[in-house]
Amino acid sequence: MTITTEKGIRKTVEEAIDNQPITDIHTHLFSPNFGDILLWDIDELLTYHYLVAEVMRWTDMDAASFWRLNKKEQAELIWQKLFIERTPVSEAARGVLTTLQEMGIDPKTKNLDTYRAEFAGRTAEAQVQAVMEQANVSNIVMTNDPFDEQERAIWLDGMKPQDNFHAVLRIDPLLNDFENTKESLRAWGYDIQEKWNEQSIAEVNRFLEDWIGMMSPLYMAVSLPPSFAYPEDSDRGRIIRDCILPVTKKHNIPFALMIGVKKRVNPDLIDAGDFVGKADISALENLLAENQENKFLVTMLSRENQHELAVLARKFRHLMVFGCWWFMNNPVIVNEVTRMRMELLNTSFIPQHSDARVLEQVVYKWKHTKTVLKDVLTEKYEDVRSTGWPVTKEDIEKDVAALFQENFWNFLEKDFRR
Ligand code: RAT
Ligand code: ZN
Repeated sequence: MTITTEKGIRKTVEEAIDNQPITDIHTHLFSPNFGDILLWDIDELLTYHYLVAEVMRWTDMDAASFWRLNKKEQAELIWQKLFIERTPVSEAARGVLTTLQEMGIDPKTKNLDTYRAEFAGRTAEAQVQAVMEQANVSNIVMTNDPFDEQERAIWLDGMKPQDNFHAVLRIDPLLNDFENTKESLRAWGYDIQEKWNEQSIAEVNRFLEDWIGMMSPLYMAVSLPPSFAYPEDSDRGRIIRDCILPVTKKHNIPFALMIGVKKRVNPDLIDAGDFVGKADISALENLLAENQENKFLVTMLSRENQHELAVLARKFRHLMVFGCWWFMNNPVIVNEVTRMRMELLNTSFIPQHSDARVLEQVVYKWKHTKTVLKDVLTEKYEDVRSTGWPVTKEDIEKDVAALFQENFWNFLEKDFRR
């Protein structure tokens, strides 16, 4: 049915977005059967590293003293400084309030202990279900790190995620710190030579194959510094060329590159101490041009890289642009970047992922994203409608399904459960 008014466009877009199940293509969550590496509850929400970075601006405490506090004490300090002594207007602070509200916990008491009591009676399994229903997220894609001792042990024990959680093989140490990583690989029985030769290549590939076998990952992923270059006469350049590209191609899985993070510019802050830098996108251009049969999922951290990234996707259909990552995930930037991507790419991109580290963040991250996307899509369809072109409810629903779920699975060439 053709929509005849601007009000009709808005209502249809809002309903389509609210009714659309989502595949959250990048999170740091775990299937609940993986045990306590899945983070959840109010103290975890408050100690999110985005909020740690913010609280350090309002206290004289040095970072070492902050980290010596236990989790509850850290949460109390953040609560006091960011929520009680001032109004929580930042995106990460507002997110806590949205989460409480959407989960039926009235934030008006301003009393941390009453919120703690609300979470105390819940189980991880029930909370996973409640969060996924609330946010209408039907599939969660994890980040799985074979170099993390705790997580490694879980996989080696033969644990598999529940049906709607999907693995991703994350390989940062392999590409960003090969000097140390090759020692770990050797300790695990992979006979990496001092020289980069046929045997070293075969052994790194054997490691990747073993973990692909264990995890069945949807894609292989890495985060990279702004200085990332390709091709490059370096460990990283060689491993990408000789191992990552052939192995991902063989398994027909994308290589996901998250480019632009300057790790630990303030090391004392740990995860909260990472910064952003503009990357030289010619590295990606070279990868795409030279590897037409590979698939690349890419997000970039710097606002300055967003335009050229979208333009590059017009040149190479084996590039799928995804998400507004980390410092990009602010409504003002999501709004601008999503508009630009639609203007350059139609709906052939993946607008967002939650990047949730704490389960309940899925609720606010998607709520905030949906609010922005409703505005953006309404404007775009209204622009089309006002030319006299008939826009129908089915057109809008089809596009929304593509953006929130189908572009991802189609790019993977995989079936999925809605
Ligand atoms: O957004 C974040 O939580 C970052 O610390 C990173 O985890 C980033 O998303 C990544 O996947 O490297
Ligand atoms: Zn992440």
